[in-house]
Amino acid sequence: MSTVITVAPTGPIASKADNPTLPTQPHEIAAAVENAHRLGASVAHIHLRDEQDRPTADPDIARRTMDLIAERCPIHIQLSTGVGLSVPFEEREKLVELRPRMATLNPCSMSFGSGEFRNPPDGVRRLAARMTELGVKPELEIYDTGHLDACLRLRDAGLLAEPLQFSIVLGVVGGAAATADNLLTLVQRLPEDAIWQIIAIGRANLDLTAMGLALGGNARAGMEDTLYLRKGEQTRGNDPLVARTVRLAEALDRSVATVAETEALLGLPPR
Ligand code: KMH
Ligand code: ZN
Repeated sequence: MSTVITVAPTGPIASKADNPTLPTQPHEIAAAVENAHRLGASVAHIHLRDEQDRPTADPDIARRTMDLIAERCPIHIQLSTGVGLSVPFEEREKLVELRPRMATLNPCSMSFGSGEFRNPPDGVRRLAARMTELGVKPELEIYDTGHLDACLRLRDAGLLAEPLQFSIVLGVVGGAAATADNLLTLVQRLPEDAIWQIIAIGRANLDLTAMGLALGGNARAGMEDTLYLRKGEQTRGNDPLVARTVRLAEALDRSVATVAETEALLGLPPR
């Protein structure tokens, strides 16, 4: 069975002060994604930053970043509609109008560290419907058990097409903790044909990524999820994290999916 590797090079939280190799500007993100693609990633999960490196949903920055990536490699672009805690939902949801191949859909509001991640029910329903209309495949980011139920309700209301694609996000302060128990509980409750990966934030990133692969999930790697290769050792860019995840998959006898294989494996709507 092939594994889809997603690179998440930037995220909404970290800054260059935390790790100077974090790519934040469009050309830096495009270069990081090109390298990750060369190493085996077939999906790029993209957060945008403005000139001051603040999270933004500016459609011009999004377009420029998407174009720069597309000039460099054929990777599938997944825009984050999570964007960043400071950006209003109504700006975030407009990013899907750029018709990326995929985009995230966060089903519930929640505490998020010391902040608040606002995903109001009517907005989530509107965004789910619009993504389906535009042929943008949603990646459902679930941070706790109830978030899975919220996604299943959207499916039952006809707002999401199967197979559903999940990211099980563990380790956010405000969501479920990054433990093997929590991963198993959520995996066991997914619909049978669901596609999924684990996103383990911080210290548990390596162990839970390995566990997710061993359980048959896909994998995500990058500086959005951890700035460290191991305790006390910061990563120098995204390459070492992506390369290690590819090695993990291959050690488990999972071949790494090409961009073309990924299109079929994820059931991406035709373009
Ligand atoms: N960094 C994640 C935990 C999204 O991209 O849609 C939250 C997030 C959501 O970034
Ligand atoms: Zn993200």
